[in-house]
Amino acid sequence: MSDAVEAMDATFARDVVRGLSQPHKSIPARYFYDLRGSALFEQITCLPEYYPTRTELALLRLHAPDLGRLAGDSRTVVEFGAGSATKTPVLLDAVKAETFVAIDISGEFLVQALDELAGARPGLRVVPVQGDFTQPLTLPPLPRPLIGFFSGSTIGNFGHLTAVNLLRSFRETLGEGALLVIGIDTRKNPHLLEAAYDDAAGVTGEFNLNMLGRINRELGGTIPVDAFEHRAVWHDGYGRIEMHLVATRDLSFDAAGQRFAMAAGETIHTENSYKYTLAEARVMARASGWEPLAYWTDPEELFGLHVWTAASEAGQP
Ligand code: AVJ
Repeated sequence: MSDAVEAMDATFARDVVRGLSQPHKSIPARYFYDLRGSALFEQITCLPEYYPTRTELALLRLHAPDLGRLAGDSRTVVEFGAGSATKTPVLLDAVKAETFVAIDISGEFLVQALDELAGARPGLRVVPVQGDFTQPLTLPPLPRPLIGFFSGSTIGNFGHLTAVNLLRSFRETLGEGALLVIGIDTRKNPHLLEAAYDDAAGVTGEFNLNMLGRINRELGGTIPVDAFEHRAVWHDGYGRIEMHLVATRDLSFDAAGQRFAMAAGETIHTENSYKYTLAEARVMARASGWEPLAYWTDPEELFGLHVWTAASEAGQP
């Protein structure tokens, strides 16, 4: 096992023990994405109830000419996360990108994703940056200004304070004159949201339960996965969908060398997915050093595609 993998395991073990030791048990959503979890997420993006992926892709395609115009002479795209095989090429073509930088925590996943992308675009210079995009990063020398890309409403996985800190750190990483193209899911009818996060085919349930399977596989867990149920609930006060794993009976198990017990009905909170009105999204932009430039949505306002520009202090008395 490589040092990087062992370090990852230690972090996973520490975060699982910490999360399961809280009075309200939780596990960070980033641990959904092992190989099986990533494959299940791919399936989710194709579900009839899960509107975000197809709506964002349609918005990118529809507004490609606008994106090209807003980008002006910028030819460098910096994506936060390893990116999506379908969405990223649309933006790259829209702005006639010459350089593409992808920042991702998982080096292996990154190299694989970028190989495929570069293979189809011989003229494109592809720069993988292995790193944690929640922290400000120093990028290698690049043609500027930069165009940041943060798709899929991944921003929704962060609480408001963390989201603002993250967007500020993007502003710092990207520098003066930058644009940020960001997909943000909208607040909508809770029935649509609950269906999107609890689909009829049960794929999202499998995705959620895979978190327990992963703990059993990687951390010597003895979790009785069959004794848990998937639950998705809209929390209006927080403006977020929550995903939980509900214990259907009293149970106990080992994980990462510790013993845990749960009572029937107790839950493990595995994900928050925040939704934003247009006004809320704009406040978030301005609170984090960005100025809203353009906004597009579909006729049903299911999803929002925003373009922001790096704010400078110009004009301050
Ligand atoms: C990848 C975080 C944007 O919140 O919609 C999908 C993850 N969770 N179904 C989302 C997810 C359940 C997704 N994000």
